[in-house]
Amino acid sequence: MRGSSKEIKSNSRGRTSSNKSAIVTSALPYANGEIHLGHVASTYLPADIFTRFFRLLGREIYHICASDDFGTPVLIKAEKESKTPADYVDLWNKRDYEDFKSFGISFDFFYKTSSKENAEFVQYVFKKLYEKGHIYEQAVIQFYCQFDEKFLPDRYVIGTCPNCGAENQYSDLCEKCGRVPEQILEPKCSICGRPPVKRSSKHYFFKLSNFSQQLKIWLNNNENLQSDIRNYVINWINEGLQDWDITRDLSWGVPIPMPDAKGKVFYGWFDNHLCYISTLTTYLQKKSHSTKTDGKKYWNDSEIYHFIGKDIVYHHYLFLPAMRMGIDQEYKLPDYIPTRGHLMLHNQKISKSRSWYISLRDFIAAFNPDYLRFYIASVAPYSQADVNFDWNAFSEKINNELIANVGNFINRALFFVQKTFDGKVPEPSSENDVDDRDSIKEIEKIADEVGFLLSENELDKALRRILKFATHFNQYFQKKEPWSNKATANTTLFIAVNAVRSLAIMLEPFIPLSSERIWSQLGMDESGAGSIHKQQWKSVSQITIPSGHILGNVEPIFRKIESKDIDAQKAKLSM
Ligand code: B3M
Ligand code: ZN
Repeated sequence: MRGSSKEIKSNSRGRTSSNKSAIVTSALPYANGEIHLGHVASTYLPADIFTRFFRLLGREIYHICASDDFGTPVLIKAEKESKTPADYVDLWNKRDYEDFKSFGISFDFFYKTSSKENAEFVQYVFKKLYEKGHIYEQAVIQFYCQFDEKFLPDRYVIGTCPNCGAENQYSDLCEKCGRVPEQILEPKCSICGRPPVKRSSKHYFFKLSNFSQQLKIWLNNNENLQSDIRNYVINWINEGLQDWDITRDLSWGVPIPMPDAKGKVFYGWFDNHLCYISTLTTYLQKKSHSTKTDGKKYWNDSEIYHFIGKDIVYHHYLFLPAMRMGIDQEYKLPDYIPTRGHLMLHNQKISKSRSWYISLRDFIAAFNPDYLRFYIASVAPYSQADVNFDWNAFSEKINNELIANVGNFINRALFFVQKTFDGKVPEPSSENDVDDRDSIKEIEKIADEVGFLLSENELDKALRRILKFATHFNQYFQKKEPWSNKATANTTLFIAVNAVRSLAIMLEPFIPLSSERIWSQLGMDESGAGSIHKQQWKSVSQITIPSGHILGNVEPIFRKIESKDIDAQKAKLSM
């Protein structure tokens, strides 16, 4: 009955067949607003499912994230609420972390780009790039408000978009047409509303264009990158890369470490992705209680995964690798950049300003967080295709797939053992019929099949395969009718309980809170098997619950979603 563990180990890893440690990063949320469903669908949930799976494989893996504290969007909001930027980002840093935690996102460390460690690392990287000739200085004409006595970068200037004529747009992005205006019309200071003047300021530029060839070679050779993205990024390179102005005339940011750069800080996209590295190092040093722990060695010996949404492809496929190339790859380039599309809400673009979004916090206040994890995981493919969140589809999927299929099988099997066998797993007979043998085979092959899909980041396909497993066992149970076939009931229930165990472990990356409940109903907590989160993936294909094992307290795992719950949510969106 037992699967050969050796075989399973090599097969279920798919492409990532190494034993290396792995570092997973999720794009850093700006510290200026609530985490909403769009954020979790493209980035945090896929990264968490993947990380949890790797932990079950027994691989050493760390999921690292931080709040993105700098940049004008953060600063403007802090000023509007009359808070210092440091206090303001602190607030969001804590709150975002809490939200992620209640959604079951299991970061190993969540830090901040405004940390002292990050500032030091950013300045170190800048100096190195400067020494190597990848930075140059140039005077640029900037908007300046004489009333506020401030330079006005990016969002500090609003005006009319020269491309589409929309009024009240930021100088760095028109939200109407999505383009970056070259020269905003009728500019106004966003603080006082007065028209700004133009002044010259010395800025530093990163020579992105130096890296065109090297980037192309890397993109072409890295087979782990999604090919459609690789192709359009190469097209961007062929069209010619622009050097990046990495300076902002602001006080909030990492100071530029040059003698004549007072009042200047780095552009947020210069420092934020470096925070992946500085945060890992900080984490490892905290964990080992030693500032000598070498983050660089760990980074370079690991597989690197940067999970992102498709709107920040440019930064992660060009800017980030070019900066690492510029310091001679002292820190290695990413091995994987899993990139996913946007989440639409009832087929419309999510928009905070139009209140067309659902915050993670509100969602969790109304529903089991695992319902959202299950829904998103099953609709979001490993591609840039946009996915849709729809309240009706959500409730149908939860009721019909999670509850009527998975929940139903688990509850039927465990409840039957409780009622008929006093909660004790019965002794199987030595004779298996064809259905028993099929079912054992299904258990024996499932770890490899689902494991392969998960290691390839095909999370939705992996979940579908798990659902097929549950369907198989529902049919098995139904066909064997243990309530009327006394002679075979023992074997049926013995196999079914073990299938529940396989399900609990396989579902852990997807619905970790519910998996804990299944685990405790199986009586595994008391049996010395350890936490569900610490099980071994290969054991999914093993029959390890012995006869005589005592189940825990059995009750329904999930609660059905009623149509009135959905109506209430739709009313909130004023639908
Ligand atoms: N803070 C969020 C975004 O543009 C931005 C990501 C930084 S990742 C280094 O979606
Ligand atoms: Zn002003």
